[in-house]
Amino acid sequence: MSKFITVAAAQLGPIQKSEGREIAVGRMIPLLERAYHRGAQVVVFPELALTTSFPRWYHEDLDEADGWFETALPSPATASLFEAIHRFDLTVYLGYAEIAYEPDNAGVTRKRRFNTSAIIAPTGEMILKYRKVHLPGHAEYAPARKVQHLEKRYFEVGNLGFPVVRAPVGKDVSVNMGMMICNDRRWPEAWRVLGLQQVELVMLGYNTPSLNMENRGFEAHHLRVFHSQLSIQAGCYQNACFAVAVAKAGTEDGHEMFGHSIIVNPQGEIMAQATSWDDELIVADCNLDMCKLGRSTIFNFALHRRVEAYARITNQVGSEAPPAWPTR
Ligand code: ING
Repeated sequence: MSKFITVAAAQLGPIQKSEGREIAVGRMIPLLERAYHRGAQVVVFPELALTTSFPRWYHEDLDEADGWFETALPSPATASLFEAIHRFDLTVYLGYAEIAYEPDNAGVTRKRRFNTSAIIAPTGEMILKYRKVHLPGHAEYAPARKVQHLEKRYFEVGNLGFPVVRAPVGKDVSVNMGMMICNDRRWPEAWRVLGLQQVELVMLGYNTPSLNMENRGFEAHHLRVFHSQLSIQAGCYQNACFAVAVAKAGTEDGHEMFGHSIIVNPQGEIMAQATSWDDELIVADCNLDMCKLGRSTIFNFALHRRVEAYARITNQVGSEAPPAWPTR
């Protein structure tokens, strides 16, 4: 019997710096209701879905940025969102900035900041939490940049790995679900760690500027979307999984981010794509049995992977220049 689930990408348009969580939540609940009426069991929101994409703003004192973070979920500002998740019987991926007081590697309990996503069950319980591993940008103010991208300032590297869990979705189907956040999608290692746990559904949110902010080389504008979709389609194909990739889009305080949220199948095909850069819901019916083909043939990891040849992937961080030929 085929295992079908219906998934929805709940793309969000811009959230301005001056707009509080109640504005975002007020726009997210109608998307949940529409997903319910469209028969979805799973809904994916963007990265940092409750606030503006604040790593573009510099705060000298980190504590001044605390207002962008959640110290608890649910909270008074997000209670109505959790009520809607329960009312519409949905499993929801939510991206948010997290403050947690917990021991660090030295065993010292302190205030820690992460770029986090959580999968929330219809009961409001947290099924799984993930903290962004690949933090792009920089930690100090960079005057040469057109726009700051201070994720390395505001967040620690995620310390939860790339977990996958099997959880029930809807009435009689369970799904192997895992998460990423934004820049993670550009790193094949992230996809492979999830694939090695037989992930069937990768949920990821992103906030991606529509123009290259690095100002250090030409990148044709249309390639921004191409690179995003290429990464997601390749990840799905090479790990025989579905992905729901969801943008925060549009112009926030003059800074434009692209939309183009997509739902991709294990063949790497785009099943659905958003066509606006605003609040938009796209939905697709996913036959989880499609994961079996890749996992049992071309990407049968047990049969075909040769880990003895891959040592550089985990032993080496940066790239190294090769030896020159002819060797003397
Ligand atoms: N944003 C961007 C992303 O990875 C970026 C940063 C854009 C990096 C383009 C490299 C190229 O989509 C986040 N939030 O990671």
